[in-house]
Amino acid sequence: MRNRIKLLTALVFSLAMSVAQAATNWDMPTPYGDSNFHTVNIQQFANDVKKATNGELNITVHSGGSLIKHAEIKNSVRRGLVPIGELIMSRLANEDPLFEVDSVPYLATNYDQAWDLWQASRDILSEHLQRQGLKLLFAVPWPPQGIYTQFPIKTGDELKGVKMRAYNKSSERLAKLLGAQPTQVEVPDIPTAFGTGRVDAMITSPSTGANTRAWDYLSNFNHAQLWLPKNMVIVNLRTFEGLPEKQQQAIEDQAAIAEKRGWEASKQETQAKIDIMREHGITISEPSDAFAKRLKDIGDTMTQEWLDRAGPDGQALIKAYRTR
Ligand code: PCA
Repeated sequence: MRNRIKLLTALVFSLAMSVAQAATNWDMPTPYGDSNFHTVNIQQFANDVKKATNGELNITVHSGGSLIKHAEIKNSVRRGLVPIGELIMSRLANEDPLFEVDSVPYLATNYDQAWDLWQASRDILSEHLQRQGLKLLFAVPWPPQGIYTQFPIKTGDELKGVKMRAYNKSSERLAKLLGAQPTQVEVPDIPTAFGTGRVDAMITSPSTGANTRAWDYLSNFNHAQLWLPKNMVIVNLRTFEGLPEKQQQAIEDQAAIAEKRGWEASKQETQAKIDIMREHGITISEPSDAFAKRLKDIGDTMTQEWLDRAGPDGQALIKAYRTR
């Protein structure tokens, strides 16, 4: 009898163990570093999902492109190499120009406008991704984009021939229209790119400027507020649908919370990081009248180019945005 109880206890114990081991582990690559507010936000998302699923769904964030490089993240999630990942939306501009609507200069330059634009574009972008077996969980903007240089910008003429770091098609095109020479550089590679002289200016946010210690190789930040590009978190649809209903719901709930939290964090980030840069000696300025005019003209050109590329879907999206 004693032995049977022992055996039973052992059985129950091992059963409990195997249930515990049945926890699902997901790897989540992101191109951006640990201290970045997006990464802090998705780490919080991972913690919250774990809690909400009683430890049954465990997401491990791999930051700084350490697991998968930025260029590969989308396809890796699509192919199921990893179940979930984060990337900047405008990276998919080559697939469909609608993905770079958030990087059209001066279309949406503050958080309210960026939010309206996101509401106007969310469904169509989600549908596009769904057709590829991907589910768009949430999106969070970077602070407004500006230009970092080693000299003050007066009219913009100073930028001619300057090697300018870019990160998507829009930043590349803007650099070109300014007469600069664009080079795509991922965030983790920024310090090296400046250190080796591959670039000597960059387009990015106060956030990325401060995270990459812009003061080590730059002296001026022009807070031009060109656009607010978004990061998005996507999940492999088949993997997602293979989860128990309760876990799917937990992910959706936490995604909604993470989106809200991320937008708030981004707003806070703008001024906080501008202050940090100023403390480190970076001169912060707004575009002069001449430079503002130059940027506006470039913005008009790029808006027209985008509309031509995006066709009727693009027109409809802009209309939906404008009527909000
Ligand atoms: N940081 C990212 C995207 C936009 C931003 O502010 C980068 O510079 O690549």
